[in-house]
Amino acid sequence: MIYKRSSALFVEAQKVIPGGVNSPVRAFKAVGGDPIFVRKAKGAYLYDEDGQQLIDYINSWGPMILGHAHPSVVSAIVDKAQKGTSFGMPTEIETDIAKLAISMVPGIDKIRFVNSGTEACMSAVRLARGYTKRDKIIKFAGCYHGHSDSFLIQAGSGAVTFGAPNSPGVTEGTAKDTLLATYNDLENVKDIFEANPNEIAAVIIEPVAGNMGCIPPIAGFLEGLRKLCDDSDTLLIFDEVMTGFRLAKGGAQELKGVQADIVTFGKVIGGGLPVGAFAARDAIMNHLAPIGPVYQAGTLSGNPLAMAAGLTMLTEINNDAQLFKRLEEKTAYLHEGIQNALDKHSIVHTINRLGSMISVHFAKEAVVDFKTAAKGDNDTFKKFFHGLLEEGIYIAPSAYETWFITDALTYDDLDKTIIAVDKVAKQL
Ligand code: KE4
Repeated sequence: MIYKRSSALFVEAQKVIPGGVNSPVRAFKAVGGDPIFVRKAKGAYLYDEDGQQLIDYINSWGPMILGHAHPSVVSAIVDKAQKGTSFGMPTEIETDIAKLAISMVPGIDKIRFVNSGTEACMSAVRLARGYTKRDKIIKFAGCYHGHSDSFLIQAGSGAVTFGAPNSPGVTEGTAKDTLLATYNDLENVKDIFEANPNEIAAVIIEPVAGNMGCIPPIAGFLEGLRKLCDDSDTLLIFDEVMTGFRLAKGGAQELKGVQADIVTFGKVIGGGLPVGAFAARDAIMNHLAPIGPVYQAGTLSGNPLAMAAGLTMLTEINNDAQLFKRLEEKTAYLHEGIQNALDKHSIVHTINRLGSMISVHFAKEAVVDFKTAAKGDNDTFKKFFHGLLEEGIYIAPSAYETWFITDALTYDDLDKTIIAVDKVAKQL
């Protein structure tokens, strides 16, 4: 593979954008080398600025679950753009996508649209604090809920990739209200509740973690959190920015049969345009301005163009009864192929998978939380990443991320990927 033009563009970008990127995880800091610049994408394939085709396992970190430049999504955006892109006034399409999302997701009566997953999670925490009149929240080490101050305490994703879990700029005052728990450790959460009686506004969690690699909840964990929250009048917030509309129509709530009090969304719900959202039952959502005291706002929230992309995406998903079965089968096929290839070359590894989320960890023991995820061998991961890239396979440039399977992937693409893994494993 050659990266002449990507590297030249990276030099230019770094002159005017910090690190040459608008989001740190894109900068390849965790794997080394220059990031690849994309010229265009279609279906399961990226075409980089050196004219090379790559099979894409990031899919914009989740949104492109049906593949890049999906025809109906593109035409919905084009049609809408010709009627004006933003008014700062209510439009009918916002009601349409709200009704559809509410019909797909269990236990929500109302939804508010924002512009990113960060904004959705930040607003959900403010709403929970306003509703309960309490200050403290519990988050889990390795979970990432966006870059709002309250969350940059042992966050996952890019924040942990840099090994600087607590970001400068987050004040002591803010940090003291964020209590840190261990994922999949119910006893630890119970201890935190006991140490902070009646002080905890919310527990926020990725119901299936995706920002320390993919880490599913162990049996009973989510149910246990639900009970702890009920017993303390604490709200349970499911951050489904990654899992929403990806693990099932109704996301992790449907798949795991556990009902959160507030659910946040991003990625898929925007169909590739900037959309986040948070939703809950009436009793909670009616606390939001303009009908309630909790303030939250946004110039481009509910933007008609983004709503057109999101509504088309959700409609496609809602109407395709076989989508999640196909995604599950393709991911299982890939899982088995990768496992066999790595085993054949005696590469110590463990693979975590749930639905269309999968991650490869070069670790001996099971990866069930941030600590065990951090035991993965990063040097091996770097070689794995670049080896696959050389074979035209683009996976997340960090061991703390998840691969996102898109329905546009064919079994031929999966076979090519498995063959590439075999070739790379031989060199590891
Ligand atoms: P955004 O603000 O990046 O739209 O969403 C933040 C967020 C919230 N919750 C979860 C579970 C998330 O995974 C994310 C964002 N995910 C990362 C990738 N793991 C976004 C990639 C990036 O930071 O560029």
